[in-house]
Amino acid sequence: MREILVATTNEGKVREIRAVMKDLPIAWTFLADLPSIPAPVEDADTFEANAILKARYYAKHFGKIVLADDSGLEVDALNGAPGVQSARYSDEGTDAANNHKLIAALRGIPQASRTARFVCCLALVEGDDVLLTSMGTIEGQIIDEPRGTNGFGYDPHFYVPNMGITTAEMPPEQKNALSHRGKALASIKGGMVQLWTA
Ligand code: ITT
Repeated sequence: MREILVATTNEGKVREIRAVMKDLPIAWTFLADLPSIPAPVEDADTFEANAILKARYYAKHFGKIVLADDSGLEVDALNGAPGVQSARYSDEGTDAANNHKLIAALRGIPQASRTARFVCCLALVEGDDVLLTSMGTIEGQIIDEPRGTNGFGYDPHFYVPNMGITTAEMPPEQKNALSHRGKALASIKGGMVQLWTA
């Protein structure tokens, strides 16, 4: 059976990727199953380039086919910030500190102008070769008061107007059906089936 290493240290991503990919005939390995190595410096300025950079780094080190995810939040009133810096937006880099900084940055901005989107780029890499990439987005608005306890990161502040709930209030299956990562995963899953069964 083909083996793929999912190269993320983010537990929230691991849960979502596992849930969507579980029915594929692939032996999934996660970084937590392997000896830990320093994380790569994610210094590219697009999500796609960072996903490829991350995947290549772990593919070379472990000699496995790697799936990597680079994702984040783009807030229109902040000119797209935190963007590719989403994980490291605050000095501490914790979810709580990142959310605190985000809400402070939006102080005084009316709700209608707090439009934002989550973006997810995935890259499947073997050695140096990029086998597949995919991207997904979900549109929403940033709200001051956190709502919900599911998900991770900025989810409690990411309100999806047409659902009337935040992504942290969505059950995991619903978030995976609608989210940036769910869409990117569905697309790359289709690509893998084509690549390996054609
Ligand atoms: P890896 O690089 O190990 O995968 P990371 O958390 O550092 O983990 P990123 O560099 O891609 O990953 O940063 C993504 C950040 O964007 C993440 O830490 C969250 O703060 C935010 N984010 C991404 N997807 C999210 C989601 O579905 N819900 C909430 N926040 C999300």
